[in-house]
Amino acid sequence: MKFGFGFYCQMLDDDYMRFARQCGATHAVVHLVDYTGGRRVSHDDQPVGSDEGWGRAGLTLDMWSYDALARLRERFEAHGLVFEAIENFDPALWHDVLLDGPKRSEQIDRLREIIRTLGKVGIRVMGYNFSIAGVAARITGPFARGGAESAGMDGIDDRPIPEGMVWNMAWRTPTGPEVLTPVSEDELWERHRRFLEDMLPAAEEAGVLLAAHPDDPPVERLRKQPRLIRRPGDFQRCIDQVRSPNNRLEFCLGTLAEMPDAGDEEIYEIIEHHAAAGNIGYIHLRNVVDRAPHYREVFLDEGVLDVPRVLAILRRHDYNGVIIPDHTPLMSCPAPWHSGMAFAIGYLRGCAHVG
Ligand SMILES: [Mn+2]
Repeated sequence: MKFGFGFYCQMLDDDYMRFARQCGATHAVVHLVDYTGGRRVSHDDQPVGSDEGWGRAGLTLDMWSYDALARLRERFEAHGLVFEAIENFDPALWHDVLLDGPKRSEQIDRLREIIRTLGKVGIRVMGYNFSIAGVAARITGPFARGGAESAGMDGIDDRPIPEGMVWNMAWRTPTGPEVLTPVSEDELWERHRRFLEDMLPAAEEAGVLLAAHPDDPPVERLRKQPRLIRRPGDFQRCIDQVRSPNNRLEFCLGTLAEMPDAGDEEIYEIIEHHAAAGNIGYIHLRNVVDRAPHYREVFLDEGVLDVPRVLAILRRHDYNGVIIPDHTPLMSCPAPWHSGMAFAIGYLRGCAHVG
């Protein structure tokens, strides 16, 4: 089994790469979004930071260029890590694809160019989250074993999204009180189908998999907007949108386990089905208790998912993609994030040959 690390922007340095390899990770999944354009927003939806602070550590939208990605790949390789995937397009690059806005076709051209670049660099998967509201309504607290701090959710965020924002990011400073008009669920699926139809030929040619992350949290509406993949059957609906070997899932098992109408046994049937069908681009593995909109994230060995059973299913179907812990509880010590990740990867590697 291949286990990897998710690298956020501030982690793209030698120390983190060394640490990942020391934990036993062999692959890297990189989030470029955090510094290449979109800005996180505060609780009142105002962009955080000044324009000068937009690009972190001098890194800019050029991070999507061949030279920048090839350099990053070499750096990973120097540490014994394979640059497997990039996770999420920047809202600045594709807001009008999500919103069906006036720049849609020029943004699709840019996304195709990015996919071709990934192919040339040799990055196997592009993960994306076709979501207008993105991740929202998260809370944090001492929810995991021993009071370890982790994420959760307590009810739906129903505030409308200001113009200038998609996900929890601003792609331009909001100019007035206008908010995004709510769209129907069918309309969102239609936009996703058009996205796949436009992108998959380029992905096939480039040898890059497009992998869809489910909506986290998986609820019917968030911030008045519909959610795409929010029920167990929606993973298959996503695959059926456009048939292509490059149309895959960024299979987030934490989100699957949070789905309000996923039966306890059904979770394993869904995993088995998509593993057997070869629908998976790569896997996010984390554990939770309870269901959206009132779930809590916990350590891999204390939630509703039976992780050794999940790994046994994947092994039985010769799953050859990468598995990463998308996030873990923070542990009480001088390096809370590192120890959480070390525990997660160590646990996964220990389970990999059991069952
Ligand atoms: Mn995930």
